[in-house]
Amino acid sequence: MAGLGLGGVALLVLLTGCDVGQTFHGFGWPQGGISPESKRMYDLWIASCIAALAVGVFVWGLIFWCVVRYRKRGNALPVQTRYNMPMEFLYTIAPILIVSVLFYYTAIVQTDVDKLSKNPDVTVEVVAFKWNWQFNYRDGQGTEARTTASTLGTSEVIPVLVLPTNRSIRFEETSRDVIHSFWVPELLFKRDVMPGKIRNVFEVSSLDAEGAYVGRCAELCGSYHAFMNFELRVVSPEKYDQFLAAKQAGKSTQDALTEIGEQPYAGTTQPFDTRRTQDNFNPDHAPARTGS
Ligand SMILES: [Cu+2]
Repeated sequence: MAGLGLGGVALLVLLTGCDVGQTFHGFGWPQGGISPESKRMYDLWIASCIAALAVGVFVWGLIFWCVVRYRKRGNALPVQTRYNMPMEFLYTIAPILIVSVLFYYTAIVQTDVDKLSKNPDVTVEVVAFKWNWQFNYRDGQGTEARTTASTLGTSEVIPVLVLPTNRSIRFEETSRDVIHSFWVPELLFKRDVMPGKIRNVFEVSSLDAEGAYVGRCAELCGSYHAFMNFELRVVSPEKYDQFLAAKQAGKSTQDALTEIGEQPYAGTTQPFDTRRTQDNFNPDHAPARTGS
């Protein structure tokens, strides 16, 4: 009964999840996901919270009812109900049902988020290195595919990853040195970028809102980890095609962005000023008695 009830509640909330979530600020979960996958994860979270609250309210009710109804009235020993088999049975079955229902919905959403298609519309190779990003637009999938255009971040210029709306996108990740993690908060998703032969791959079935979104490295990878940012720029498919053609014709990312009427530089984050000079960086060159 508890499992069925929870399932019903979860289903109900899945249908109306967004509204309930908005009312309670997502129960702490970030709002404003821009992919169908992010919306499903968000709905799962909201439904789980509602289910947990329903169970919580029920249990609190029982506790308070017992406190009031069976409070101490005299010195007589109250009725002892240990080894009540139906109750023991209920204590065991109810949690199993609850966990099963949560597991069921989690498995469905997780499988959906991890799903890979045969022929995604766009494949981009994400190359991470200390401490920046390179984005390679590929003509196919896997290591056999060729790079047709590339964007490389530097200390002075934040790399801008331009992607279209309404197309499925595959991200293929590889690292040149240590473990990094590719994270765009609006995708409500991050995945480790591994060095060596491991090629982590994930897909979004579409990006639903044009705009500029900051992207970050979410795995502690060294001194400038916190400043290893990029920008995801989601544009219309037409603009994306123009951008890619301009890149393939040999234009710089900034020129190609200007050509499609977009801001040439990232607006959501900026390059980190290391404040390194010969004096403060290399102790050998530091003036006397200034410390290292
Ligand atoms: Cu990193």
